[in-house]
Amino acid sequence: MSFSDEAQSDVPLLSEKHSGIPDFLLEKARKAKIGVFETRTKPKASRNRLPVIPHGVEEHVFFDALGELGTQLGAENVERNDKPLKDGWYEVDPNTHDLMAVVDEEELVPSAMVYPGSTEEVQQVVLWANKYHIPIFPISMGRNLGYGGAAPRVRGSVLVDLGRRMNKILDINSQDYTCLLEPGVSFFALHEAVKAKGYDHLWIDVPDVGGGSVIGNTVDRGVGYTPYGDHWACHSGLEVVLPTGEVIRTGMGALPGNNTWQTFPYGFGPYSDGIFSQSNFGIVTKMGMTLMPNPGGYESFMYTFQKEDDLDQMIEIIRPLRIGNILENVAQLRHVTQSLAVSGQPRTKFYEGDGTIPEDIVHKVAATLPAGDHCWAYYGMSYGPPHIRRYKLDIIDAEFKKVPGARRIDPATLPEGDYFWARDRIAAGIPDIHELRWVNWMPNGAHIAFSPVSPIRGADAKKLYELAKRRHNEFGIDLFPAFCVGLREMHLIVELVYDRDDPKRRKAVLDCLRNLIEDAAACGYGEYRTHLVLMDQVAGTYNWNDGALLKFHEKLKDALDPNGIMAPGRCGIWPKQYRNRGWEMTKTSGENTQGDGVAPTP
Ligand code: EUG
Repeated sequence: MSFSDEAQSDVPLLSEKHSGIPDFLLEKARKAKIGVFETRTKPKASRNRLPVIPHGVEEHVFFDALGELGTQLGAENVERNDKPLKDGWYEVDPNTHDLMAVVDEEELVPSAMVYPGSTEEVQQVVLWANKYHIPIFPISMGRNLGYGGAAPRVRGSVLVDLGRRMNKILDINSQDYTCLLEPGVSFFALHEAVKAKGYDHLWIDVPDVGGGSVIGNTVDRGVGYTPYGDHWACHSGLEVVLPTGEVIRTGMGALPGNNTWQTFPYGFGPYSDGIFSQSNFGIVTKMGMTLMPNPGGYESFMYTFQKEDDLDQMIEIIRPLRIGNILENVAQLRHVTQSLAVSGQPRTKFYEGDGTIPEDIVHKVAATLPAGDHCWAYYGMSYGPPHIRRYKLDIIDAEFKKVPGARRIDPATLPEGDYFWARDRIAAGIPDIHELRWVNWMPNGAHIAFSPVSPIRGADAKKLYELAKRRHNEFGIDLFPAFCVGLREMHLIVELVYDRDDPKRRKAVLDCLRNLIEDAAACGYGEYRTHLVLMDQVAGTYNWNDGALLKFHEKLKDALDPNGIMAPGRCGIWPKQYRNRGWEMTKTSGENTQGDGVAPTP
């Protein structure tokens, strides 16, 4: 195996780069990287569709406009996307395309990347975009992997990479348990800063992999695994640059001299924060986030369940415990195929055939894992001092063991590097990267998620699981479901893993997803979040009363963004200049992401 330059370069540290890894994860990241490059056969990138120019703008006008922006931001902060597309990997991630491309990687590419250094410079970029009618697409750090990464929805948009120069932690308030952040602050960075200040009484909440932006994850309504796992619910206060260039501060931030921006999220009057999450109505340049008090102790636990059919009973047991806060965190209930994949071994290690990996092989291998064979594994955490934990853990044990064959796995029997300990750290607000391992299930491994929401009910879990299984079998895709249990609902996360260098497998995954979304909607289920190429379809399923909600979003879009420059198409919201021109991606779009041009603004 000959390694590329990328494979040989070291992993960037947080001390060197805003998107880098903390020291304590360096060895783990080095190992993860070896896994990625060992399973990579994709050739080093070339380019065959240059130059990339925004729709409706003449080439020379565009290049002159970029030159003009360079005089404002500094020429070094305006970069054309005209070099070979390099995939890198999670820790050296591209802002030139979707690292997890599910359509031709040249489809979702920006024409240029720009790096504003302040809210004022973001305003300048927005005013510039309005002057030339150039679509822009903001990212915080671009690690929304599985949902589009850094890629823009409209090919040729100018990517506004906020994180590279706007990555300050503006405040950590150790008395109010809050912080105020810029878009380039990762969960890694926030964790390290809290630690460096010696604030042992403060915890943060982290998602499965900690390299993403806190703002980016929160405005996309991402999830973590402490009791503060609903990130959007835990934020307080935004600063937003509107599509016409004005800046607003939401909630108490609108009151000059306030000291409550990060403690009271609502302020006075309409609560406007909602329209800046999963939208294209503004660029969030600052966000407040609440921090959790150190609960004074914690203890992870793991239970395994033997039969596929146990799902129904398990979920019925989980619901009252979760709503009653005996189960305190966003826990994961994961399927056995994932237990195999998260070992980091490629699928070919276990099975060389086509189609989904046979269940008897899965169980034979699972029997060799430290936790033993199972069909489902529940990872949870109990918080507080020992006597408080004991009270809750005893109830959980009695309830879970009502399922025949349920086993509590003694953590003392699990080796140091076991996935269990990564879940343990994550549920204690310590970021990790262990989760990256299952991406190596396939060569050139990429992933894209099907993420429907359901109540915490056995019947719903079963219906969604069976629906997913049926379609995965039809398309020959191994099934990796995980139920993430919120307070009154579950996000079922099904990650479809594929070889991104194999057009046939990309198509199978995309076709499978389109069917999954359709099947789920027919049963009344909708996704909580989705990939760029699926946004039109998912938005289209939220169509009660003749699509009244989408019409409302379009009305807001037209009022807030008359020139239609801000992230056109994001979350299924198209500016009027793009409507009725075939931009929406549907079951028949194939690899094409583009419609028939853009109407001039009157
Ligand atoms: C995961 C979790 C998510 C998501 C995508 C991936 C993790 C998979 C809870 O939200 O949206 C193991």
